[in-house]
Amino acid sequence: DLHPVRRALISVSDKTGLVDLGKALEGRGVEILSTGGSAKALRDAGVAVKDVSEVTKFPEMMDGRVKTLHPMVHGGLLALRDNDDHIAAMEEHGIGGIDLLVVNLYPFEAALARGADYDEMIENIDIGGPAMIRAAAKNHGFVTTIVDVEDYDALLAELDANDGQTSHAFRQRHAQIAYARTGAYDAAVSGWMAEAIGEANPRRRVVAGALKQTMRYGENPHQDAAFYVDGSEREGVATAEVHQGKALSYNNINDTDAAFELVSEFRPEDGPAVAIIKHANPSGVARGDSLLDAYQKAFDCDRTSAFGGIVALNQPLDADTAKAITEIFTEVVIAPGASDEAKEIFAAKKNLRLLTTGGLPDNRAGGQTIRQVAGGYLFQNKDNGFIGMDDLRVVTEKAPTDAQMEDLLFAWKVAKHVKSNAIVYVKDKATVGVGAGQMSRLDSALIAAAKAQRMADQIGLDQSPAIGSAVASDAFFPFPDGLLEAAQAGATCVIQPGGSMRDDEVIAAANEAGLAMVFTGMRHFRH
Ligand code: 93A
Repeated sequence: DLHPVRRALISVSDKTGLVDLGKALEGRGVEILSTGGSAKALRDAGVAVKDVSEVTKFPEMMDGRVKTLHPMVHGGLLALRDNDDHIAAMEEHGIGGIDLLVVNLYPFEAALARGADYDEMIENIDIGGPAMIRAAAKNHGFVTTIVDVEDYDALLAELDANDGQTSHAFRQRHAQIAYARTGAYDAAVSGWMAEAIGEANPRRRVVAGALKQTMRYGENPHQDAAFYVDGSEREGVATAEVHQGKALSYNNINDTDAAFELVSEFRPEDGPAVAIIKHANPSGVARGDSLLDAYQKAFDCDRTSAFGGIVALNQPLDADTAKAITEIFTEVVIAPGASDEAKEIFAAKKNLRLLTTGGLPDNRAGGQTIRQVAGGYLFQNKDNGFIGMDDLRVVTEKAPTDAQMEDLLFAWKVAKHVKSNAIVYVKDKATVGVGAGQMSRLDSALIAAAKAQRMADQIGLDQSPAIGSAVASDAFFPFPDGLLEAAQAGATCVIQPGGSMRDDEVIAAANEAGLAMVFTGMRHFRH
């Protein structure tokens, strides 16, 4: 799969490193073709080059708009070197193969950044460069494509390691980089034009992915919105089959995603689990002896908030659970599957949407998340961190019992999916109080405790279910106050990352309050 580099075409706007590259290629016996400015820079430095215009027998024309757009160039880039017809065509027309393409594009993004006017932006749209890059990258079976000054050294190292040849793996990797570049380039062009003409329709804006659905509106009725799928085929709201009900709204999609991602922390083989979501946070999550049992426990955690919620199940929906769900207004139910009987029960509820996914997504799989900020994007690896029993460190005099340990790990999994600051009280594998999205951890602890008290009132318990509970905190307690509030509410064991400057104080407070506490060493912020 090695292919020799005998003939290169160099056409670069950014001339950084050009002369060194030219000399290095010349030194390795590579014939160099080049366009106007690039050829001049090389020639001035004493590197032998042939002008592309000499090969095409056409001068560069129309202010350079037409210089490499010619069969002598594109035939040389695209010809399959192991195809008799292609070889015959090359011979017939005197087309020489091009083994290496080095291009960087007209600096469109730089022109955009300096606020160039419309005509200047238009002139900075490179046509010949992307055409050559796409051609060479398509033919990566034979041709090497380099689009970034940063990759010159890697190219020379590759040539040296392979006696003047490049490997298929190298050409393929750089073909992928090449398409990333032309994709981003055209996205920049389209994004600039969208701004220039005031294009408001999101389906006409560039987003990496395929348009799946346009919504009647976005997060609010005055916002337009669209839903794109990224092709990853991850089980969830993007790929689910919708069995009934009106189209999902922007907020439905967001909440359904949060619900299914949360419930997928509980693998089907560990038994039934249910999560009920409101505004992307769980109102209740529970495991149970049956799906119905899990649903009722999740519902009981916060009956008030569950109204109009989104329900996610880690196992196929059965008739009993379907019946219980229809007893209150529910927006969406998402599950790996649904029995025919369950579907029939839902059919009577015209506004209830049922989505089946065929399975649970892999909760430990990697991936990326993207968030927009004004003027940019935040890009990160997905939080697929996992904490098991062996990762925990007991830091208090008391160690948790096995039953407490089970509740602690359950609470930890839920807390990962609660907006920070997250405090989650759990008893018998069900949440009994969730404090979400507060600016202080203490407030989240107080809210979670207040919700536990309300749960007692709602379902007629004689005391707060937080008494004797396990509590999880998504990040460390910076001070003992949040922890003491949890103890005050009745928690008897704690799971948290640890790592605060005041861990000693927090551990001392836990010991004094008679708590058992474990550190995970991992944080699950979610903002
Ligand atoms: O105006 S173009 O779209 N027409 C072309 O045929 C063409 N071929 C290469 N721009 C074209 N290029 C671009 O010229 C390259 O992508 C590169 O950015 C630039 C190099 O020009 P020079 O070597 O004259 O400095």
